[in-house]
This record gives sequence, C-alpha cells and structure tokens, in this order.
Amino acid sequence: QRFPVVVVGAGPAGLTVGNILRAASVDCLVLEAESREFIEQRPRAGVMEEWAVRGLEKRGLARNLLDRAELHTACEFRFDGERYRFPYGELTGSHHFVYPQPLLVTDLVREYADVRGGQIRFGVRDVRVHDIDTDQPSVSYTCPETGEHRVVHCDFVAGCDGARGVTRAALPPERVRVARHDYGIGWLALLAEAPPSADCVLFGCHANGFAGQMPRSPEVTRYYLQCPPGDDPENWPHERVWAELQERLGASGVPPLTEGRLIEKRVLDMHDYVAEPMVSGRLFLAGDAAHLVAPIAAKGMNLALHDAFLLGDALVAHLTGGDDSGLGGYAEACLRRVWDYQEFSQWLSEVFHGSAAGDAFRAGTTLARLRRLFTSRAAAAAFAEQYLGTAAQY
Ligand code: RFL
Repeated sequence: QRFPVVVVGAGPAGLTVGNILRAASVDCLVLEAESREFIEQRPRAGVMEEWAVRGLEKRGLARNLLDRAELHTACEFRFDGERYRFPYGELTGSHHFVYPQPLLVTDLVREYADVRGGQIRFGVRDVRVHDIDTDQPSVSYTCPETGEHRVVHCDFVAGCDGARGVTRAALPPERVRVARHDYGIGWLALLAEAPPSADCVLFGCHANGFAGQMPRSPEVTRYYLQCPPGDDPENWPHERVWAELQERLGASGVPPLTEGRLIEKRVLDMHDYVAEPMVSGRLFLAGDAAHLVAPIAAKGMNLALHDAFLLGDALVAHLTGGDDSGLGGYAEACLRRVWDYQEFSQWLSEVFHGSAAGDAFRAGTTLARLRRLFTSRAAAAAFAEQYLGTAAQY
C-alpha cells in the first residue's frame, strides 16, 4: 500500500491535517490507536482562541462549532476574599469560543471520513515509523481485526499521536533537543454534572491552592483543584472536592457553587516539553506529539491546530505545486507560538499557585501581580493579548 501522506493519530492535529489534504484531493491514511467511539467521547479541552476558530472556518471545518459554541469575553479572578472580573473582550475586541474537544473531534472525523472520503483505520497496534531520513519512509502497524502486520509506504509522515505517541521517539536523539519543565504541581481535573456557577471562567488564587471553573455546556462544568503531584484521585471523595472548591472559589457576595455528580476525576502532573526542531527528514510532528503545554492557560489544542494548519498547507503546497517553502519553515513558524505560549503558561502558573507556595515572599509578589491586572491598563492589555493568543507573531 502507498499513500502520499500517513498521519499517525486522530486528535485535533491529525484530523485537521487530514482534512486539509483531502480538500486538495491529496490521498492520506490516518492511523489511530483507539476506536472511533472512544475518540469522539474523550473529554479534554474546551477553550478555543478566535484565530484558531477562524483557521478552521477558512478550511470549511467550523460549521457546527460556529452554530453551537459559546462566546466568552471575560474571566473572573477570585483572591483575597473578593471577586475581580476581567473583561478581556472589551480590551481587545476579541473573544474565546467554548466548544468541547470531543465535539470538535466528532466534526473533524465526520468531515474527513464521511464527507471528504479520507481513509482512516481505528484500533491499530504497534505503530512504527521507518526510514524517515530517506525519501521513501514507511509506517507499519498491526491490524486490529486480523492481527496482520501491514506496511504502508509514503512520501511524508505526520506525527500527530499526542503526548504518549510513538513518533516523537523516532526523531534521532543526536539531532533533536527535548526541553522539559516540571512545575512540581498537580491538578485534580474534574468534570461535574452541574451547570456552571458563573457565566465565565473562574480562577481562584487561594492559600489552600488554585481552583478553577471552566464552563463546558449548560449541563457539564470542568473544575480544577491544585493538589500534590502524583496524588491519588481516591484521596478526593465527593465531599472533600466540593468543600475545597467552595472555599477556594468563594468570595464576598458570591452564592455557593452549584454542586453535582463528579463524572471525571484525574490527577494531572503539570509539566511542559518542547521537541526542537519537530522535524527529521520526512517526519513532521504536530501538536502534543511535539510539545506539551500544561493545561494552565488552556493552550494545547490551540497550538495543535496552529501546527496542523501550517503542516497541512505546507504538504499541499509541496505535493500539488512543488513549493517547499512551507515545509522548510514549518518548525520555526510553529515554535515561535509554542515558546510564546509556554512563557505565558509559566507566568500564569505563578499567579495561580504562588499564594499556596508556603512562602510569604511569593505570596506577596503573587498578590502584587494580581492587583496590577486590575490597576494598570498596560498590564491588563498585555494579559488580555496573551490570554487570547493575539499577541503571538506567526
Ligand atoms: P491528541 O488529542 O492527544 O491526539 C493524539 C491521538 O493519537 C492517538 N495515538 C495513537 N495513534 C496511533 N498510534 C499510536 N501509537 C498512538 N498513540 C496515540 C491518540 O489515541 C489520540 O487520538 O493530540 P493533538 O491532536 O496534538 O491535540 C492536543 C490536544 O488534545 C491537547 O493539547 C488539549 O487537550 C490540551 N488541553 C486544552 N487545550 C486547549 O487549547 N484548551 C483547553 O481548554 C484545554 N483543556 C487540555 C485541557 C488537556 C487536558 N488534559 C487531559 C491533559 C484540559 C485537560 C484536562
């Protein structure tokens, strides 16, 4: 079997690359380790930046999103017993879209496989990439139904298999640097069957630790609670979760949060990495496969889409017009935005976690940072630009 492009991974990055290729009538094969039902239900991101939505719209991939997503123009910080609303829409004229990742993945799979006629295999095992430094790379996998070992020859491999995939490991270690950062902090990520308790994202910066609320839909709300890294979710029974959320997100004049059944409870260890240069020979990484940004600033899926737009367009330009400039500049163009977002996440981490560091000095500087957002127009404008992703040059 032969395809111009094999895409490993059917997340937002891989499916977007696949859709861009199919729109230009380039054949490709997407290989996904999980089932279609699984990827269409896996809960994760929800906050999307406006440029990312416009990028999807331009490529005919945002119809449902534009019909159904909620628009967010403000967030609210709660600290020192008070609430402070931050109207970033007013400051920038831009806003966020809230659209759950499983809905986006469902839209992208449907468009790729059912509308644009793209080929996709679900449930594949033992995916391996071969000969990426030659002009005849290949990808092998085991077929789920038959156990048969298959080899697909191609011109390019798009490594879009997320943080736990196999393609990053195929980059030759002597030519790739993986820069890592560990925050030494855990977040208990929760999904509650409860309506949001405020119409916007809430950030609670509290001496007990950070707490966040991210509306996902009228029925389901995401919450986060800072916890020790590696903590066991079993240490967080229903009563403890809600007591801590009520305390950390409490502020004067604010009614208690609306509680509900917890339908997801996982501990995430906050860490980042960036693989540079994201490319070796005919293997091009995109999304979490190349760089992970802790969900502190809700940036990961946005970066995955940014890579996918650039990679999809660059592959089409090469395969249909012989233009190599996009592929040549791919890694550098992606990494500018990646590092910009990593820096913002690191800055925001101190705002979220500094009050609970057990260090009076850090607690003092954290409070100063928070107050500055509400007293300095310049500080507020800078934060708004970075939070919305409009400041990054690309
Ligand atoms: P994905 O989505 O992980 O997709 C990779 C796909 O590859 C498959 N796979 C393989 N397939 C074949 N062979 C293998 N060997 C394979 N290994 C893995 C996987 O099954 C999967 O289908 O990567 P992609 O496309 O790069 O997209 C990245 C985003 O999913 C991720 O950055 C975001 O979810 C991060 N994130 C958020 N990002 C935002 O922009 N806004 C948010 O509000 C936001 N909230 C979040 C988040 C991530 C979270 N978690 C769980 C870490 C909230 C949470 C809780």
